[in-house]
Amino acid sequence: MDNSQLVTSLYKIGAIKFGHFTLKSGQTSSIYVNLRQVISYPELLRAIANLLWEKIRSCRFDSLCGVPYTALPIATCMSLQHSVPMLIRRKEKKDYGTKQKIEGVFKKGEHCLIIEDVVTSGGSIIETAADLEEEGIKITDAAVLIDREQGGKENLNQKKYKMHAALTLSEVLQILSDSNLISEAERVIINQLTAKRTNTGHRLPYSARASYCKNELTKKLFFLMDQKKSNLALSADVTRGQELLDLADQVGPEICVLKTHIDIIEDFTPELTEKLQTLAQKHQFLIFEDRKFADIGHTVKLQYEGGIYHIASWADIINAHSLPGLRMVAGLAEAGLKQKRGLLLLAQMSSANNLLTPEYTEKTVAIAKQFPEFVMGFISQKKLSADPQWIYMTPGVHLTTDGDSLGQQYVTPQEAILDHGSDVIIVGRGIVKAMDPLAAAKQYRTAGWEAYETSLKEIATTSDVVK
Ligand code: 5BU
Repeated sequence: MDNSQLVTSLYKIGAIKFGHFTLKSGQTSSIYVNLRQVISYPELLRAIANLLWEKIRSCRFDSLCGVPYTALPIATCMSLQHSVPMLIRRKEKKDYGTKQKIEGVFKKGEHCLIIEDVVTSGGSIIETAADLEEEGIKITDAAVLIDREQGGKENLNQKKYKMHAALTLSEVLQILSDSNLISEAERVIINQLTAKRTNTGHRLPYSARASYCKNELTKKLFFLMDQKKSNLALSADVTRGQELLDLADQVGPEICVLKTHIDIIEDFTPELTEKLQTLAQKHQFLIFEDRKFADIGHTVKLQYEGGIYHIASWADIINAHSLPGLRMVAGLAEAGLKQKRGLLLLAQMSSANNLLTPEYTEKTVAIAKQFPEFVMGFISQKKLSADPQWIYMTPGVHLTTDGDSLGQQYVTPQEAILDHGSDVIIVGRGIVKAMDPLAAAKQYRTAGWEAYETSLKEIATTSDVVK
């Protein structure tokens, strides 16, 4: 049985379904993969075992360990067909008898191959590997039937485990779409999912994106966002130093980035940026000076390092218009790289009738590619490339989308993150001018984070527990 026959067989027995599924978390998903019923179809189980065996032929292992429950019969089938011993990892430790976590006979130093049915983040494989390694067993590879392409491979790579997947979710969708089995309604669902994936690429979790970043600060920011569960940047557009510090201290726990316009502060002293750095340490956020550099390389370097603001000495992140071209970025990089800073290029703006055309946006992305060590990503209204190393920060975000009298145009957090594939929402007046800025920041943070979590869930499996 080849991949295509397997996928269509899985569809026929109802192991892959399309529709509207509500998950335990309250989110919804339009595909549901349930491989548990495969045990009722021995031919199919054998086909899965054979496909996985083909994938791991060149790996070195002395035993197999299936992740309970769905992968247990698959591992058993491989074990029987190829006479390879099996190990089983208990999910809970027995509170009587041997208290062993790992059942089966093994020697320290022997290699075990982990088998899993569907991989999302790779968490179950990592947990299984940890228990096996605790017993002195070596883990280097895992065989997987379907990779949901949501960061599992990257997370496993970080732990030095190699994942061998028989199928990706994209392949499953393609095979079904090419078949004549599906209904019109199902075709619509598949097309929508595929379009979403090609427009903005499928979404990887922030922490998985970190492994693609060549700029160290982006890596740090992705981890920070995951740990803090925040994709909110506060645009702290106030005009007095103390006001800025009070706001940063109050809202600091809710945000991943604090954006400043240091040149609108009326009473600026260098002490202000020192205190801001202390608050950034205290609350774990990065400082982004929204300076929008736009001059020749030599001048922007002087503006970045010198003057009265010494921006390079305190701002983790800066931004620049790409208008002056490549060498301007080189000028900023000369000053910024030695301090481990990062640059966001302005690829799109939120203001009405701005002059940043699609061609300009495309050329901006091309400039970024020349400086991956310094450029973190873009200020944009949406995700611009399938390359996971770039971060996208979107200004012009408000819960009510009325805009202002000077050309600002707003989108909601859901539109920015979910529909446009952006990573960070930048909110100014929505928080700063609220009656209670902290309460407003919490509201934006929740909206932004929930939109991100929803964007990760495009397919449900049994582990999501469908209502
Ligand atoms: P608001 O109060 O949320 O509208 O503030 C938006 C902030 O983002 C403000 O500091 C602008 O200078 C900044 N901004 C923007 O609004 N639109 C853009 O395209 C860019 C920056 Br670039």
